[in-house]
Amino acid sequence: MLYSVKMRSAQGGPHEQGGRHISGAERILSEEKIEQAIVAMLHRAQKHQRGMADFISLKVEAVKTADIFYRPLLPLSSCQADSVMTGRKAAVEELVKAGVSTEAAAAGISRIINLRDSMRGAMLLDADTGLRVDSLGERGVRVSKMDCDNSERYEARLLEKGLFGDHVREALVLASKVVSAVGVVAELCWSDDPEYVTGYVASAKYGYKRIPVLKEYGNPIGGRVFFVEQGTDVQKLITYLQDQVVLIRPEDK
Ligand code: WAQ
Ligand code: MG
Repeated sequence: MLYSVKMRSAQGGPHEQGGRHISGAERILSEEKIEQAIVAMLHRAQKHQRGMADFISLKVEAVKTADIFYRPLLPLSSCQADSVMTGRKAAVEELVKAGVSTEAAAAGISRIINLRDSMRGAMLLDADTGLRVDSLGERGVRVSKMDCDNSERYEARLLEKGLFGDHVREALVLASKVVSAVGVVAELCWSDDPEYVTGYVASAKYGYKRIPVLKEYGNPIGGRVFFVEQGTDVQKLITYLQDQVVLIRPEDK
């Protein structure tokens, strides 16, 4: 039996009462790994770069094997960029390559830059017009119920590329789920952790493109934008992103 384990933490009360989002995490694990994961999540929430949480929610739910979707791990590669400006330029180029309009790509970047504070979830934007298509306001769409299929194998794959740590580990799984959704053209992301400036653009066509710098060091604003094809059933998409259990599998070499 597998379990979905989720954590979200906030400062100034629960998210739904206006608390400021501090951190979150989602895993799918077998029973014997739950305890360790919960302790790790708790520690993360308690001492986070973004500040001290005074609300921490941990949720454990059984997952029915029949409900699991398996999706491929996106191939990973990196862009060149040595400044915020060149990084954002690279992001626009990658988004346009993936099928997002220049206007929408620019809108995605400025939407993240102009956030008053980081959101818990992502904004869904129309890939042509750049207009927001979800109505979830400052909460956004929180992608959940995903993990890699085999942690040891996954981490070994990342290590082969010289990559390790929670940020990339979680982001690559999340992006692999997001771009597997019907209607998603591409994703843009950078972290809200002040010390983590690397971000990415992901698409089913071109995979996960790391961009070394997308914001200034010390900046606590980050975010995610999912660019959505026109005519997409947005409610169905949100349900897939939030509720569909997805395990990500590296493709055999
Ligand atoms: N679903 C939707 N949006 C989310 C989720 C989620 N599960 N988790 C985070 N976000 C949004 C939310 O607005 C956060 O403020 C923002 O994304 C950034 O989240 O080296 O660490 O967890 O290749 O801070 C990317 C680069 C790291 C990794 C991204 O994001 C690499 C990162 P963070
Ligand atoms: Mg963060």
